[in-house]
Amino acid sequence: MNPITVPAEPSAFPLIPGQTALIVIDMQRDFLLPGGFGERLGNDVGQLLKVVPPLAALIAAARDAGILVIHTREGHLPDLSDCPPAKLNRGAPSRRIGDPGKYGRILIRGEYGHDIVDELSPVNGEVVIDKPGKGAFYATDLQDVLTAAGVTQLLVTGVTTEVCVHTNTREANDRGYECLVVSDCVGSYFPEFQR
Ligand code: C5J
Repeated sequence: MNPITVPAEPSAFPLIPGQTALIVIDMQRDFLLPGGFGERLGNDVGQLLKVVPPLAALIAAARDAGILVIHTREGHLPDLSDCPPAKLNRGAPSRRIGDPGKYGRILIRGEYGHDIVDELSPVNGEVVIDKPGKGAFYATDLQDVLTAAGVTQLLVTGVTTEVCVHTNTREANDRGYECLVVSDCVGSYFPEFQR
């Protein structure tokens, strides 16, 4: 399939439709919803919520174009056996992974808050990668999924820009994927980091 030239910085991106996946990182209620984990840490969730409309439009366009859509969720097993102490022990008491929160235990698989916001729900068997880390390649089968689908390029979206989006883009680059970060479809709690 002929590449489509997408305007991008620092140079145009030659998008090959049959080899591209849209990856939607961690658009989870715990990070986005008022009263959830992200806000309880003192963050402005409005900065993330403004990503939802453009990202919903991009996901819809990708589905229409037959582009593989892959969602990720950051979270842990209920017994926290997959959460290293270095991660668990960060954060103020009662605002740690596994603690009770407004939307269930914070960042625990199966809890309401761990799942993706309603507006961006996966459809029709779309791949959802549950990851214990910031990067989606660590301790997951993402690489196998991409290889099986013949994917060589990733459109990278989701939250947060300077943490999981950044980590995933670097991880993917190191593995040889061409990455295009869609600037209005990624979000940070901090405008200066987003800039
Ligand atoms: C964080 C993420 N910030 N998805 N997760 O802990 O960026």
